[in-house]
This record gives sequence, structure tokens and C-alpha cells, in this order.
Amino acid sequence: MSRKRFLAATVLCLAVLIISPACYAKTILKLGTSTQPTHIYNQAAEYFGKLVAERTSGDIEVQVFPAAQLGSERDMVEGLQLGSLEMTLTSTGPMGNFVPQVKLFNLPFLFKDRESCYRVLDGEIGTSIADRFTTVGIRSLGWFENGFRNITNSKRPINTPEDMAGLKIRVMEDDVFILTMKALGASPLPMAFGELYTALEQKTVDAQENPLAVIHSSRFFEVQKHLAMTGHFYSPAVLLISEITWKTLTPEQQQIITEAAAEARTYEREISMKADQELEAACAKEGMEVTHPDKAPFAAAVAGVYTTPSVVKAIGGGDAEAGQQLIDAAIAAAK
Ligand code: EAX
Repeated sequence: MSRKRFLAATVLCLAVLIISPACYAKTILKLGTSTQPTHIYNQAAEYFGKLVAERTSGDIEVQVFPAAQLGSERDMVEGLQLGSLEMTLTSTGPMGNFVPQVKLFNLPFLFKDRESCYRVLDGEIGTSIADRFTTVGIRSLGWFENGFRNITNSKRPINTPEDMAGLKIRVMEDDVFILTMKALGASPLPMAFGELYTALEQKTVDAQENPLAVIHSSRFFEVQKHLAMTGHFYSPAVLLISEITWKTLTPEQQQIITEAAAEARTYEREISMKADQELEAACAKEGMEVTHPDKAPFAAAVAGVYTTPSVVKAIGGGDAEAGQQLIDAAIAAAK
């Protein structure tokens, strides 16, 4: 080894020795999502990570993994329970499988506008349901937003519930979504989001429903001609951290994470609203034909979901009376 090389190697070794204690002290929080990198979840997750890094002087690094790289929304929540994944930002789609009361928020046409959603989610009902997550090994850091869901399909324009007849439509994995689409006369097929683009492309399904921010960022306009602004479900999202991870954090770190999550939520709700304002035109520009159906006949067609005994019982965590009370309270609060 030449003298120069020897010197360079020595300097490198010293540098590693000096830097490494800091490296070892660093906590990495992997945060997975199902949606494409440009989607609002990932913008909010990056923003959250930036705040956390700044406020912990880099001791905690949030690494965002979009596009279901770490699995489906359901897989990721299971990962949180096991401690194999630290964080996820997910829709409530799979959450009813973990805390059945969440199904309440999956009811069609429950909320009339965003004010109504935030009142219920941030109020007593939403807080008490979010608090239940710790009983299954996960912790809510707040209700984020996926958005109001609209229907796209490759077959025909949707103007009335009758136009839904026989459409093979992918839904998220919860019976409330399945029942709703059946009530509209469609043929629902539950499927993880990561498989959806291919299923639409290969025509395994004709249709799907999602907020504009998802439709646009996932480029569904490439495989779906028609967009109907039905707004039939409001889809909340929730930022979750594994209880196993949470317990390894110091009280100061927990506080920083809690505060950063609250700020990221405010930010995400803003960009979500902006997405709703801008992306209908953007989808039309990409060639989608947009319809604005009268929502009243759709709401009337799916009203029976609210009184389906299995749904009411599940929302009550196995107790039909409790479920009915929760539904009534949510309807009153959402008004
Ligand atoms: O959470 O599965 C879905 O359709 C969700 O809306 C989407 O992945 C974002």
C-alpha cells in the first residue's frame, strides 16, 4: 500500500469510528402506504418525517415506502401489530378487521361535507374509536383523509343507480363496501389496492371507486373512460404507529411525533381539499368523461346498509344495541 493510500484508509477508519455512535443512536421509522409517490398520503408522510427529523435533530428518521412496496394496507397493519413495520398511513378499508367499530365510517353517504367529517372524526365518536386501536397493538396518531370516493368504469357513463347494474366493481376489503355496491345492483369484488391497476387493465373488473387524488395519482384514466362524481363514501385515513415501536420511544420523542402528526394531518387535509378542487378537470383533460349524478337516488338505494343486522352488530363490536347507538350518534353529529 502506498503511503498516500495508507493515510486515506486511516482517515476513513477514524471517520467511521467518530460517526458510528451517532449512527447507532438513530431510530428509523419505516412508514408504508399503498398509494403512488405523488399521492397526498406520501406528501403528508414526507412532511411529517421532515418535522420529526428537525425536532429530534435527526435522531429519528422517517422513511416513506409508497405504492404497497411493503404490502397491502391490511398487511402493513398486521406488520405494525407484529413490530415488523413501524408506521403506516392507511384508509379505513381494512381497519374494520382489526377494530370493527371503524366500519361506522364506511357507511355510505354518512357525511355531507368535510366539516361534517371532521366534526365526527375529531370529536368524541372518532376519538373513542381511535383509542380502541391500542387494544390490538397499534396506535392512532390522528384521522387523516383519503377523500370522498367517486366511481370510475370502462363501460358506460353513470347517471343513475340503474347504470350500475351488473358492473364488476373492485371494492376495499370490508363487507360494508360489498353490501353498498350490491344494493346498487353492481357485482363487487374485494381486492387489495396494489392489484387494482392491473385488474382494470386486464378487465378482471370493469369499475372501481376512489377519491380523485387516488384516481389521478394512480393514472386510472389510462384504463377507465368514465368518472361519476358520486361521493358515496367519505374515506378517512389514519396514521398508525406500532405499539411495540411507541414503547421504545422516550416521552419527548412521543410528544414530538404526536405534534408532528397533528401538523401533518392539517397539511394533508388542505392538500386533499385542493386535490378535490383541481383533479376533476385534470382527469377530464386526460380523457375521462365526467358525469355528476343526482346523489339522492343513490343514497336511497343504499339506505338498507344502515339497518343490515350484521353491520349494526359489527359496528357495536358484536353488540347490536351499541351499534345502533353509535350509528344514531354519528348521524346526529354528522348533520
Ligand atoms: O388508501 O384501497 C383503496 O381503494 C384506498 O382508497 C387507497 O388505497 C388509499
